[in-house]
Amino acid sequence: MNLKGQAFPDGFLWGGAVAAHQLEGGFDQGGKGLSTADVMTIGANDIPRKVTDGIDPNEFYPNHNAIDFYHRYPEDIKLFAEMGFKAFRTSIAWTRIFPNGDDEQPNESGLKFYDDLFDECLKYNIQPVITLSHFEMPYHLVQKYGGWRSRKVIDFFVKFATVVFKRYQHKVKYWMTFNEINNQTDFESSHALFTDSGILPKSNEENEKLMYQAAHYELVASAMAVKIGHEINHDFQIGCMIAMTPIYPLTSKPEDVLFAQRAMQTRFWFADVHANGFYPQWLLNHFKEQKFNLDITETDLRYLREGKVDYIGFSYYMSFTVKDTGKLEYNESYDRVKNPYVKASEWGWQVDPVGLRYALNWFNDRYHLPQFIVENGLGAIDKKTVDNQIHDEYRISYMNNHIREMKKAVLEDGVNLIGYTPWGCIDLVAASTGQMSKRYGMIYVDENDDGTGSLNRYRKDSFYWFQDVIKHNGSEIE
Ligand code: P53
Repeated sequence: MNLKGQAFPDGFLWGGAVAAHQLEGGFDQGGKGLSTADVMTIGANDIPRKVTDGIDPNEFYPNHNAIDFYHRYPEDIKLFAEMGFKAFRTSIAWTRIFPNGDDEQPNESGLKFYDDLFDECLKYNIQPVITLSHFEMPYHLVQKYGGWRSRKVIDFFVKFATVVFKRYQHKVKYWMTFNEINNQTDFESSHALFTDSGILPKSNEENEKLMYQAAHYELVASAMAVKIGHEINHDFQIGCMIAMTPIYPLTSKPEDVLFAQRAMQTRFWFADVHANGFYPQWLLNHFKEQKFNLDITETDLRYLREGKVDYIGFSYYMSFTVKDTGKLEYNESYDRVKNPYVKASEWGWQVDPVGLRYALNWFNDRYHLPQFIVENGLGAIDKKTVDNQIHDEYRISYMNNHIREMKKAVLEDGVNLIGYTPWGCIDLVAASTGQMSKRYGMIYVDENDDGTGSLNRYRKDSFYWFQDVIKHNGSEIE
């Protein structure tokens, strides 16, 4: 098929994506409470961020002020409008609405902030696309209940979801419950359990079991929220959010292929529960074999069946590769190998545009649901010239290659794709490292890793390039 000259379907949601804690700043303003993101220090490529017990005045916390979107959002949204955005994905900071998480009443000034923010988007016909929980939760819930290890947190989350669904029902149509809920598959890594679930494992605890229990509570909370959301407004589209990293076998050796299949099952069963409304049998067998004795009730299972998601939201950055390890259990922290056919980014992420087409088809075959690419992009070091230009042709090339594969999936393979919101459309604090220097944006923010800088915004070359892509509804991509 000749791709050039063919546009994406009418109404395709071109836009950009961010998360509250990575750009807002204002961490203690408007009555906001402390979140898990507020107790994470800065790290670097090979230096993990520290999680401190409350705030240590001797540490630097990059999310506290981030890029000050809290005060500058009118200027930033104006730039998004100039680029032609139809959608803007952000999250609601739970702690702006319920500063402690278990408060009786929501915080009005937090609610007001998002009213104003969404109005500002709607002024330019930009649809807000909202994640309820994006890598943060009230720190008080971590201290008092141990985060998502506690069933009680389901009620707090559902209350939060209900309040914001009601409040913004005429402003927001597209929602997602938990950001990259499946990142905790890598439960041995330093922060996956903390960022996804607010859990700091104790030394004698079994991380795998903790992960499955927390994920179960989150899936139940998500299903309850989906059900309530639909009751509040029938038009709501409520999706899940999955970190999609296809996992390939290193060779065609049957054992490699079987192991890659199990790795995919292990990383994506979360989407099975969200979309199908029940657990896959292989996983129930695994729980039994491991004697996990998880707290899963009949009522929970009923909620899962009644709260299936409307669409698959997912992020796509890279693919993984595995080879036979002699056992069938996939351990994400140890079992990945290098793919000889793809190159990695400066942060070691294996860049693979073709994998995006594969992923879109894989999800389509498995769930037959609409899909929404809610993150994609290249974290890179940008240089600003003396005359304030940023020539980020590597980012343009990354995006162009991914959009091309996305276009094939939509136009040739018939995948039902709602939209594409590349990550960090404006430079922001990286989730894994806390760095500003790992930049994704099409808008440059003059800020260094230590928080210094003018915070001025500059259009990168990719800004003009993406503006053109949107203007022609993708028809120029070939
Ligand atoms: P940063 C790991 C693997 C794939 C996506 O990541 C991930 C992560 C966790 O870092 O996170 C998503 O900023 C996430 C965003 C995050 C973005 O990808 O570490 O949803 O919050 O910023 C990019 O380079």
